[in-house]
Amino acid sequence: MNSQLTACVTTDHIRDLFSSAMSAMYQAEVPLYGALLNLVAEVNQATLATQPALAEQLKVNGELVRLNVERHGAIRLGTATELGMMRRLFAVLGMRAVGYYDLSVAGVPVHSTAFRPTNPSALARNPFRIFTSLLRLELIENLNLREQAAANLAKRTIFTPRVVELISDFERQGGLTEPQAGEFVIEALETFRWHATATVDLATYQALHQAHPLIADVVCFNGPHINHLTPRTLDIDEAQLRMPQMGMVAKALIEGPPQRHNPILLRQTSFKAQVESIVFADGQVGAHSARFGEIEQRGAALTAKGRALYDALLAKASGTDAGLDNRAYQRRLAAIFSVFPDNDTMLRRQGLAFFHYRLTSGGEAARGRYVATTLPEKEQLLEQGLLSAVPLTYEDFLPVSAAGIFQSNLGADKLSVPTAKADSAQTIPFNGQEEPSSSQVEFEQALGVAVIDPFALYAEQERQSYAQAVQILLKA
Ligand code: OOG
Ligand code: NI
Repeated sequence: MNSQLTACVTTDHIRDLFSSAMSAMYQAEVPLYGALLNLVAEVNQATLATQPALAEQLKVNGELVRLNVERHGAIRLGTATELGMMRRLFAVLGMRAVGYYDLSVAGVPVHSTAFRPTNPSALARNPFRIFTSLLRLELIENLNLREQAAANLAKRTIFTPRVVELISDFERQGGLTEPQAGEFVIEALETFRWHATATVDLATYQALHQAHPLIADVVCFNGPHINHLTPRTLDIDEAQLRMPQMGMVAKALIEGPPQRHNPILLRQTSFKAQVESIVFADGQVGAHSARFGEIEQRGAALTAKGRALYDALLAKASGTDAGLDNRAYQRRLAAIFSVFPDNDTMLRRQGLAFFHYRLTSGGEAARGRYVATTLPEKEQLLEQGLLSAVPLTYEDFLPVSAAGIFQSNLGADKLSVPTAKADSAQTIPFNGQEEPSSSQVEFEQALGVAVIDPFALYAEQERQSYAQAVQILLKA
């Protein structure tokens, strides 16, 4: 047996170490994030106490244990080379690129993917996700500025030499040993650290900021500082209400679907980015804001059919939010979404959401009772109480929500500048059966691999859970 291999720790373990080191670093850098963690922990405890059905669902889905470590973050990269290397770095953490999000359609000059674990046991251990955006310099209209930005990005190295070596070790050995993993976490964290000094002079920063604040954020610093970390709350409306009491300037409206009895997809809100003092390359002192806090509430993963309905209803609601507070907006949204079944059985029968199937205790007792020809249909097994179906949790992101989060942290007035090319004017980012757009092809070239289709992941998880349950009912 290969002693090198047996000494390797799992990528789940390294991801766990990394996500808690990242969280500790961000708490030290942005104390309000620590306050947000406390707020969410309190709200979650209260919610679990008052909603036993939710507590039970989280328990059977194995999500109760992961709740305290569950968070996502975001970074913005400048070049194709950086994205390619970042893909290799995240592989060490057992995270792969899932989904493609074109945010240029919403006036944000980036396209993105989410690095995350993909298999159920890895998700159960720690579902750490990083929403990773690549700047699209071609959307800067001023040619001089575009060249200046490209030249500045070409000069920087955002990975330490040691982390690059360790990534190569990982690839060669098929894993890292415990000491290597510890070193990897320390070295990898360097890439995500905040820089209080800029690599350009104040005038250049201002010109880039004028073109788009996001361009300045990516181009003027020596690394893609982590710009937020997001704990998962079980009651986002309550958490949103309590944010101002903790001194946070909360975003006015919660992004995503409305409040429902049976949550779907993802609802998010944030507190505004803080203004931070920066020393520029010419010695001048100025300010930059990038780092914020965010919370999210996750619900059922929708099928392509469910997602199409969600997108259509959201489009109906768009533009109707002017001047509304969150409560009024939620009422309006809920009215528009009243045609979206708020009941797990209907979601399942209409093929709108993905489910995890398990045998009930009655099902366990019926072990080996059937042969293939006598096995009842899925609906019958459910009706007879032999089988149960629980919605799969959505593990991904939403492009319209992401654009809203970007905008609330950048100043909405600055966002009309770059617009998308015609070919990327799609509303659904996940291409499923469709041909990928040319911008997605470019993104994947930079990444070095094709992104994984999230719908395929949920569908496979559903299929496997059912096959496994039914297998037990069949005579061996
Ligand atoms: C990412 C904004 C999007 C989310 O959760 O959808 C986001 C960024 O600001 O870099 O965080
Ligand atoms: Ni986020």
